[in-house]
Parts: sequence; C-alpha cells; structure tokens
Amino acid sequence: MNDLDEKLAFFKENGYVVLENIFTEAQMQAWKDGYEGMVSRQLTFGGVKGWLRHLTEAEPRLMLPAVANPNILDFAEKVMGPFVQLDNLTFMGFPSVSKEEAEGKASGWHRDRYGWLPEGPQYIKPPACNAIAYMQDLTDEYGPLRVVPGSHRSNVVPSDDDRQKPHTDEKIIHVKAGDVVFTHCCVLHSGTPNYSGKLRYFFSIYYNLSYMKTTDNHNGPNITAIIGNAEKRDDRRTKRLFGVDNQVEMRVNSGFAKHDEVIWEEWIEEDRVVLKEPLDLDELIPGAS
Ligand SMILES: O=C(O)CCC(=O)C(=O)O
Repeated sequence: MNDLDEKLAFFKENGYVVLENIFTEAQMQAWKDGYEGMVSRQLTFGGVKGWLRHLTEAEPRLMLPAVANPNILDFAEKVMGPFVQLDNLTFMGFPSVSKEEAEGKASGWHRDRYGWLPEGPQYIKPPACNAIAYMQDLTDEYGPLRVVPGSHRSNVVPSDDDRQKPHTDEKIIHVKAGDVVFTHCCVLHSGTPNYSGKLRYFFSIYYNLSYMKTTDNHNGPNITAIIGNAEKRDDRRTKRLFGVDNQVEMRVNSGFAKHDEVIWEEWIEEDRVVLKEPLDLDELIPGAS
C-alpha cells in the first residue's frame, strides 16, 4: 500500500488527515509578507476585516501555487475523484487575544460548506473538502485545530452552550508550519483562540466538485489567462480547478459499472497522458518565484 492509500484509509475512518510538508518556508514567508498589503487593497469579507477572499484572481502569482499544489491535488483526487475544483481560497491572520480570554475555549464547532449532519456510520464521499494550512507551528499559544474523529460518519453535535468549549471526543492537532490538514466537509472541527501575541496565519483552500457552483469568482482576467494557458498544454487538472471540465459530461454519466476508485484511477491516468507540458509559473506569470 502506498502512502496515499494509507492516508486515504485514515481519512475515511477519521474524516481528516495530515499531509506533511506541503508548503515551503519561502512560500509561507511570501504569503505572510503580502498579507497586510492584501488587507489594505481588499476587501473585507462578510464584514470581517482581514478575512481575504477571491485571492487567486487578485493575487495569482502568490496564490496559484497554493491552490494548485500537486500534492494536495493528488490526495484530493483520491478522495473526490478527478472532479476537483476550487470553491474558494480564504486567507486570514487571526489576531491574538489574552491568555485568559483564550483559555479553555474552542473558537466554534462546525461542519463546513456543502456538509450535512450525518445520519449513519457509513462513509459517504464528500462533495467538498477543506485543505487547511497554517503558516506557523500550531502550538498551544497559536491555537491548535480541534477535530472530533469519525464525526463525518455520526450525528455528534455540540449543544449551543457547548459550541465554544472543548469537546469530550476531540483530538487536538498541533501541526507544523507548512503542513495541511485535509478535512471531509462533514467532520466536526474548530480552531482555538490565538494568544501568541502575533497574528495566526491560516489558509482554507476549499475544493468542491467541478459540476458545482463556486464561492470565489473564477471569471476575471487572471484566471481566464490561467485557463487559456492550461488549454494550450492540455492541462485538464488546472482547467478543472477553475471550473472548465470538458470530461465531466461523460464522467458523471459513465454507467457506474466499476468501483468509483478504480475508474477514477483510469481517468486520472488519462489526464496525465494527454498533458503536454506542466504548468510553468514563470512563463504564465512573469516574476513568479
Ligand atoms: O482556525 C482554525 O484552525 C480552523 C479553521 C476552520 O474551522 C475552517 O477552515 O473551517
């Protein structure tokens, strides 16, 4: 069994898995360095200052490497099949609060967009997944991630009074900077308030299926150029990431005579074979590092 298969088995059982060392120090530094500028140019989202959205269009040079990271996409395709589209990228620097304010608190238990309250113990393929990344080690001071393992297959739900309290079945996850926690949309999870005295930088790279709507707008000139470049290289995966999926008609109506994961592997291989050249960020967006 290869590493991705082991990770997939863990994910199906628990509703999340950690993908280690996905982003480099240099990438994370560039994102952190760019954050204040993005906040000043954009964009408050939903009334929350610093909660940045529509960033692949606004900052393609910085953000395309995040949303199109091949290691994340390889795993996402294992989980969702070759239908992976970017729903949205959210970037946030959570401000610090005092230790007294943070102590004994969860930020807020929830399931994610396109989720549901599960009824039974069987695993259901997610229509959406969250690749959550942190740009600093997630120590107690910065506020670890909390997950209730298996809650993507159970109707566990905190009462309103317990929404911001530690959960009896929680697992506290202290990932390293650059790791990604990949979650099923139905797994119950929460952040933890940050009392580090510094910003807690976080990405939510949210993927859904290429036949769904998206939350970020992919119709602007920069994403149109990315799609045009992918078109020339027969890069189906990059096109699909931004909603252009010429295979979808056939793949969503394949007759379903093979196990999903078997036919997905065949399609993934088909996509690999037609690809003429990999994405060259420098050529696409001059000046990229
Ligand atoms: O802040 C965190 O660590 C959790 C983020 C989260 O809950 C989410 O992206 O849905």
